[in-house]
Amino acid sequence: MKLYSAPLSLFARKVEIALAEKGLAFERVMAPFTQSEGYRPKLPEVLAANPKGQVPVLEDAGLVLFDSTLIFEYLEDAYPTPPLYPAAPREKALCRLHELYADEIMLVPLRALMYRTGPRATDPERRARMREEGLRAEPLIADHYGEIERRLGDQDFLCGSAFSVADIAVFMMVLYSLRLAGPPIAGHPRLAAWYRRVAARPSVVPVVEEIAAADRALSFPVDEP
Ligand SMILES: N[C@@H](CCC(=O)N[C@@H](CS)C(=O)NCC(=O)O)C(=O)O
Repeated sequence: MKLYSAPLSLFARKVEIALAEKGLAFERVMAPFTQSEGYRPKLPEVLAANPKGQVPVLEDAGLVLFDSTLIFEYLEDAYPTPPLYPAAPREKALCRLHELYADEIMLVPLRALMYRTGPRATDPERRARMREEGLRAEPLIADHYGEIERRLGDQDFLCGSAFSVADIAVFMMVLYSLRLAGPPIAGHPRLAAWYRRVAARPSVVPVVEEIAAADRALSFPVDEP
């Protein structure tokens, strides 16, 4: 199996966690990334596999897939043990919804914080606008923390007692919010306990360490307004 990933790609890192959870060995190819240029130059293999030119891309015995959610679904069908989705249709559908909530809803305000590890805008007006947008996004992110706190209830994980794709996706959003000086999670005790639980998993520890190392190598010091 071959995975095209990138040092600070939260979507590709989702797939790395799932592969490790399932005990699947894979060769990893890192796509170039800099804070100034983004994902440039694009790897020819990624461009050939994905019309969007995005990572992750997974190759498995001649099958080539892109999109982290679709890759999760394939991995679950092809390598069902250990499962990363609940078995019952209703719980499985809700779990997919939690993953989508992270990838498509939580991500929206998070994007407004991403300038904080990039090169400083030289135009003062542009820099002020980015800072304002970041500040406006923070309460929205905190609202999402509250929603996750509510969804967790008394459960260990988002979809019940077992770790799932939803935990992977939401964890990546919270990790990125924290590394971008987003709102703290301390005021949300269930979320904070869940975050520590997920961060301690053997599949997650190296990913968090590698992202921190990538920040040291590639990112600018966090521009806190
Ligand atoms: N929905 C896609 C999103 C993938 C995505 O946004 N990948 C980013 C890195 S995290 C990328 O490759 N961006 C480069 C670009 O859009 O040019 C997924 O779940 O895999």
